[in-house]
Amino acid sequence: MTNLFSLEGKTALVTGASYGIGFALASAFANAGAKIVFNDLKQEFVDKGLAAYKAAGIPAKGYVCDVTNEEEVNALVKKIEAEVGVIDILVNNAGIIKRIPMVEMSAAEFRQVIDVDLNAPFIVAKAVIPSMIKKGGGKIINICSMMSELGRETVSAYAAAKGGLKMLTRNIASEYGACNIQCNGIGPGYIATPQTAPLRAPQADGSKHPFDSFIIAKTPAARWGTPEDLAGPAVFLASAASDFVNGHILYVDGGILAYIGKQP
Ligand code: NAP
Ligand code: GCO
Repeated sequence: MTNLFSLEGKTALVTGASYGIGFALASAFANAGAKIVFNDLKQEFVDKGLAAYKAAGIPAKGYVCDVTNEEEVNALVKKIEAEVGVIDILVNNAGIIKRIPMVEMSAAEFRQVIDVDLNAPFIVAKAVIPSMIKKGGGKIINICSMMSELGRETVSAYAAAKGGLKMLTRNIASEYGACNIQCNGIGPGYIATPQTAPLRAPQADGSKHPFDSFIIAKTPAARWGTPEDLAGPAVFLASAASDFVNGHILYVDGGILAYIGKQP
């Protein structure tokens, strides 16, 4: 049973994994035996990430690369193949959010979110798939969202991108399933990371942020998730245990999508 979840001998690229969800997923892969490669936008963040992996006893390799830049991504994938090995597991984790009411959002801001959260997973997946095919298979995990299913005020671009990412996931599964590539998504609920810090910051008077209380009331588990809550599902989707799971979005949300919400 244990062997089914082993990632021994596998190389995993987790994008934007200096901290937050990406770091937790990469750490879980390393504990399951994988070699870890990650990237971030700036050397400063890569260095912080390298120090964090080192402190956790994980021998990771980190590179500077903007996932929206196709040339940089292609060069990164070539470099990883030469220096570490063919990428067996890709996690499209890098992402941004802009919380702006739609009528106040510029088209440029909308495009930027789509670029990082939807176009980039296409660019990185496209770069790794040919070698996965040559090698006889691979695993791609796209980090989706509650917003792959639900809308809310201020996140039009993010919801459009994460909804699109769900369908890109299904399409990669459809197009390359016969090449033994499994492409699945993880849809995290509300997870405590720097991305959601503004939604949890205490008010000036020290009281809880109303969104903080809202999410706890909306979540049957009655708490925010942690990046580590996503580790088991990610190892499952990266390992042989999920070899006949394809095009699936695994929501890891403490039950949010099942629940109408606590009555006032
Ligand atoms: P985070 O704390 O903001 O971390 C995101 C990471 O992505 C950062 O390392 C960031 O780099 C990197 N990144 C952003 N743009 C990039 C680019 N163009 N090229 C390379 N790296 C880039 O976010 P998180 O909360 O860990 O979220 C990780 C993923 O999970 C995202 O896709 C997010 O949408 C998704 N997600 C989050 C939650 C949640 O509740 N937190 C829930 C569902 C889904 P810098 O260090 O340079 O900023
Ligand atoms: C927001 C949040 C969310 C989460 C996450 C939910 O403003 O509503 O940032 O979008 O980050 O993606 O699954």
